Amino acid sequence: MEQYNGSQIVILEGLEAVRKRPGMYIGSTGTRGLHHLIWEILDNGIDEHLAGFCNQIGITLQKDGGITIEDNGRGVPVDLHPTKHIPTVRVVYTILHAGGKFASDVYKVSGGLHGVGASVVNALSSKMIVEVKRDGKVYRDEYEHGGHPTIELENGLLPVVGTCAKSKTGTKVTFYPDAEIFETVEFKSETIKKKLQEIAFLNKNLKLTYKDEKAGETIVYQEQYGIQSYVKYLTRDLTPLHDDAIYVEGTSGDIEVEVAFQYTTNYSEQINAYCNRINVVDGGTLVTGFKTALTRVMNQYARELGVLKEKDENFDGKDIRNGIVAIISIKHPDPQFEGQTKTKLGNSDAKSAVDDIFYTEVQRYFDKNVEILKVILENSLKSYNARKASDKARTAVLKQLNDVDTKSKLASCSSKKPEECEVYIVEGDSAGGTVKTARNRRTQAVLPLRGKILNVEKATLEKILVNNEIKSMIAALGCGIGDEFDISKLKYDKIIILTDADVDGAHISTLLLTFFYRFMPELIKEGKIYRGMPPLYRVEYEKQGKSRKVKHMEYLYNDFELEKFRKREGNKIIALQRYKGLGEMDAHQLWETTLDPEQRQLARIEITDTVEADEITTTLMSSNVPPRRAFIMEEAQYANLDI
Ligand code: 28F
Repeated sequence: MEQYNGSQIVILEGLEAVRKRPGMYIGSTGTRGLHHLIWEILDNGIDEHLAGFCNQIGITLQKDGGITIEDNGRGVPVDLHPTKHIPTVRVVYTILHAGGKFASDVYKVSGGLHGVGASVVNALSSKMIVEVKRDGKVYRDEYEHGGHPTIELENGLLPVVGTCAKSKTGTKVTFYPDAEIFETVEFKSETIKKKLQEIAFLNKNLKLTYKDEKAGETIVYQEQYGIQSYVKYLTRDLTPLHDDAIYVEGTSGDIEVEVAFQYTTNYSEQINAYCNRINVVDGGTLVTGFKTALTRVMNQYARELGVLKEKDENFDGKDIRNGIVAIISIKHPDPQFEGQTKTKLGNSDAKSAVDDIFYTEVQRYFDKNVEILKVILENSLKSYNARKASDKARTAVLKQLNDVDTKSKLASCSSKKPEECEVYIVEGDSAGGTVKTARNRRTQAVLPLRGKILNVEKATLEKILVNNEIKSMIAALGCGIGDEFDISKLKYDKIIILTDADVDGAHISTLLLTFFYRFMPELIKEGKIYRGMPPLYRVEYEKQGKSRKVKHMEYLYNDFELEKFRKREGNKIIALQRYKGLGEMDAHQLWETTLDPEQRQLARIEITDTVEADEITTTLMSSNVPPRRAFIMEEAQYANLDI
């Protein structure tokens, strides 16, 4: 056939490359990729709208599985292409990256998959029909099996297939996604409707007519108020602080700026930004410009209206954005999309354009709508006061922590070198007393804890921070908690939890571990926390020496050791003492069994798996009593609690 000249072969090789690796061009061959074909063609119509030549786009799902997208723009040119020697329209639909205007500087787009071109859609379709209305004539080109033209050209031009009024112009594209390429070729009407609604919000007055020939459904999407309606749509299930969404617009040089926003009772902020109708998910300069101007203008009003007094500090940007839902939409002739996913705007002129226009225009609005301004300022003041109150509470707690330091029962050690110091956290005042007597005063500090400490899993942060036992512990360690935590300030190399070897003792140490796990997890990760292991039994027994029987003594740390001992020397036992608590040991015994670094046994607390640890603490601390008890009993038998 005549059209298969040299250049035609090159064209088909290009389209063949797309068919070989469709993922490279449209992301995937699943539902997402399938719908990407629609967005690609739709984008071309929207670009024609942005250029100011089209105000209607139709999208029709055909009964036979095809989809038709049609606009009333200028119509793709049908003249002979100067270098390719085929009609321009065929260049657009068969040459990879040929969409001249798409490759130009005007429509540089983000996200990587935009604007790959109509030829990619053709390459991945079993059939495509393009109809162009221009100059009172109707032209038609057709392609099959991934872009092979089936219409014979006449002197390099498309045949005229009909006539129409000269005023009627536009482009109509119908395509059938290739079932050999896609996992499914069924379009999802909900996905398409959602997209059309968003396009309608972002393109004020553009009329989008959706038709589903199978379902017999027609929907018209057209938004007279554009992003202002978008904001109202986003706040539809929230409680707004004022009825209308505020809308401002303006132009700075060749940058067009539109902003719409409304305040709600929510405590969060939602700001969606678009550049050239493309969602810049990671924001960038246009968002910075908006935030800067909003903060400046609201602080200015707060002073003028006396919402902030002379002695008050300025509102924080966060106070002012508390509860806001906003859409920023700009048109920029040369957008620079940055970041890994190209979803952040980098142009610095976009910042100053949004800042200038918003600052000026929003004042024009507020000067006429002072009641709304006051509602918003009151809302900022609430957030400001709450912030100040929580700052105060935090300082008070921190101050209390310092106060407690002097009152605390901590018996510190004389050395101030953290690397050689250790602190024993001991259950009960009486055991604490014995440890104080028995310890090495130079390197061993003792902090007795009275009774059970708070169950941090169930208590609120405020309750936790006023609990005396917790406070003295935080003060003693010196490294702070939560956000303020700083391990370099830790005063001890080892933190040793010492409780009785019974169920209550196990419970207390679990509560302590929960506290560390929740508020100072680094201490566990860094292996700073240990469990001291006092013996459970003391046995005296006789052994046959050279000439006579000799008395011996041994400490046993659990029932398993006792059983082993009984098997070995059972008949030689003279006395067996079971320690019910640390208090039953004298200072000397305590030193040699539990404190002396040369003889004692310590179990390092480790987190082997954070998820598992989370589950364990939750099980332990739940109010569900039977399983908790079971865990503590079991845990009490083993020396090493591997949480
Ligand atoms: C259904 C999807 O694709 N609409 C389009 C136009 C209009 C022009 C155009 C498109 C010219 C040089 C390529 C017309 N007149 N709807 C659409 N409408 N493409 S796509 O031009 C394509 C470029 O290389 C158009 C004057 N200039 C541009």
